Amino acid sequence: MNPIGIHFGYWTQYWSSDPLDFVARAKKCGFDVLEINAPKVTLMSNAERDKLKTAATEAGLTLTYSIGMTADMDLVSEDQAVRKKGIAFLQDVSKAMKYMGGRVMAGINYSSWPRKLLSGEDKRVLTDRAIAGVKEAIKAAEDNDVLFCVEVVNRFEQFIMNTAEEGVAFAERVGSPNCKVLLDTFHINIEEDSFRGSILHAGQWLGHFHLGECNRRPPGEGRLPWQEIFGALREINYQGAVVMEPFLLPGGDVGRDISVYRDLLGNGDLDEKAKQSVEFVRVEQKKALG
Ligand SMILES: [Mn+2]
Repeated sequence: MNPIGIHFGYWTQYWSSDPLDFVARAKKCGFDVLEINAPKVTLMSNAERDKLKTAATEAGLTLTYSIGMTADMDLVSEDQAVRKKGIAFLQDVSKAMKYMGGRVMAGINYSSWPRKLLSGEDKRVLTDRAIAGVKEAIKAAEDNDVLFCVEVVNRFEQFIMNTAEEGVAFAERVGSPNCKVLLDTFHINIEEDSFRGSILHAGQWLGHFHLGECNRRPPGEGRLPWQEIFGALREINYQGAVVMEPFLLPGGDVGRDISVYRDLLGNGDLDEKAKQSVEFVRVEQKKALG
């Protein structure tokens, strides 16, 4: 069965939080994978990286690396200096991941996030720029054995790719064995005609997978068709991780960027909810095996 993970942002309101703070909690809740902030790791000293790597290994956790690029390094910018900064950043991420023994890079690694298509901008022109930038950046991913997974997100967060079809078309144009597609059920629910259809369309292009309920509560606390989703992952023989991204806490830059405008936790306990969600996902996975 696919290893189950969680995005560290579940536990914090700040993207800059130290990933080390979440290793023990992820293990305690029963996860196999912890998705951490890639930019944070690129800024760490090797001593800090060693500490994190050791903690994760001892906890039996695989780390995956999430990115939400900022506007000052947007690969679709008209400004060449900004695009260059983005490419250099992504190459640094691949190098830092190699040091960590990391394999999966996830998120918005082809433009900035959140980012609307502004008036006067042409999606085709900006997509061409994104592809040119990724083609350059992905060389470091190839050299460092990193899977460069481009995340398909909903229209309110990005415009380059909102469907699996657009994600696969993008990856095809990048044309690297290290370029894969990342689908996320929260976004699929908003954009796609069918959960199964979108997952089947991604097929062998699928390199990583995010689990999100319609309400961004932990899986099991919403109304997504988990049997259809896990059944489709099985149909395409997806072997990667399934990483949940629940967000319950308003405030901070996490609350701002995820658009959490009310307290979704209430009297609940974050660790208890995460633990229950892992159990829920395991049961659903087993059921889908038939
Ligand atoms: Mn996601």
